[in-house]
Amino acid sequence: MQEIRTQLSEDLTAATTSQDVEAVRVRYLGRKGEITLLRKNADFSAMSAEEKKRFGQQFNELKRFAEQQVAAAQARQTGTAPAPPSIDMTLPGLNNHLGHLHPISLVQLELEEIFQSLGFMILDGYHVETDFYNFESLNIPRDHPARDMQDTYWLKNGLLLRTHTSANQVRALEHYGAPVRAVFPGRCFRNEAIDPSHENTFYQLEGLMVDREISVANLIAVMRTVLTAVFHREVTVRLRPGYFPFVEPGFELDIQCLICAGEGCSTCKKSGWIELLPCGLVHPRVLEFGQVDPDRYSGFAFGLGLTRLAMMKYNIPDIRLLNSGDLRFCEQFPAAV
Ligand code: FA5
Repeated sequence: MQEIRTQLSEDLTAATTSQDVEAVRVRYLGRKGEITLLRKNADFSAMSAEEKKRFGQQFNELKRFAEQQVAAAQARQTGTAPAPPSIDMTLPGLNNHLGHLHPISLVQLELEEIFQSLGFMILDGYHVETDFYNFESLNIPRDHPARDMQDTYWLKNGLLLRTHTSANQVRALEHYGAPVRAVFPGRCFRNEAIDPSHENTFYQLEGLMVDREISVANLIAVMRTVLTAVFHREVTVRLRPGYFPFVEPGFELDIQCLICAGEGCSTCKKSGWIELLPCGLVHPRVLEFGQVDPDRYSGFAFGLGLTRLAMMKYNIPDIRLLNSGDLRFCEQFPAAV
């Protein structure tokens, strides 16, 4: 039946006059036409009930198809129907290129998997945030100079585009309480002067772990485990003091340069270290804002620059390439979906 269907379509395509179409109709649907004979010659006595049913269905479908095709071809020849489009939109594409994930998504998914294996939840947050969750609950009151570090896009209704994924910290504490382990990957927005390492839209991955007796030792252990998994080799980390109102103590975490193994090269500007992420122990005020008792619980938090990590992992020299939508760039990361 499939062969008849294909042959019929070909014959109708080749038919250029209404006489041709009529000849095709007779060849397939006439009294001695191929389709008509198909039924007449069928040996129903040799078929099971199930086979008879299937034959009947397929035959009816074929006949209906043939009648419709012939009618359409006739209409075309007599000028009562438009010519079919020369492209058959129902055919599968010739090029089965499915595309692939963006380098930031690749790094994000890899990190999510690693954190999940350590018992962290993956949570989403809001791009449009309130002053409370983005600043106030993070111990950054209205008149605090720390607000100047993050040039903020304010909306007319008093909300803002979140400047960092830290805005999820108190939301998670309120919702889940303690103990809690979660990471929050996502987009952040700042009114930046754009240059090779600064965009106004970039990705961070925030981490939060709150439990009994969480210390800097836990922070270092988790960061080393994660970074070793990301870079597929043992990494050495160090902490330097850093200031963020929502952690105490606060740190900048550096990794020993993977290019020169700490000897000093142009990538690490001869220092042997690469600045990777800010982190620290969650400030007691933040725990209080999240309804968690700071006398019973402590925790650590970190804010990984996902965009910068992708740049380092894939050797991308200019951050602007990532949001450019330029296929010549995107197609260099062919990990399949
Ligand atoms: C913060 O945003 C803090 N919320 C991080 C934090 C979380 C500290 C938890 C302590 C505890 P900072 O502004 O430094 O910090 O940004 C963190 C990372 O985001 C930077 O290291 C950088 O990798 C990335 N980042 C910041 N601004 C930009 C930008 N304009 N373009 C690309 N990446 C950026």
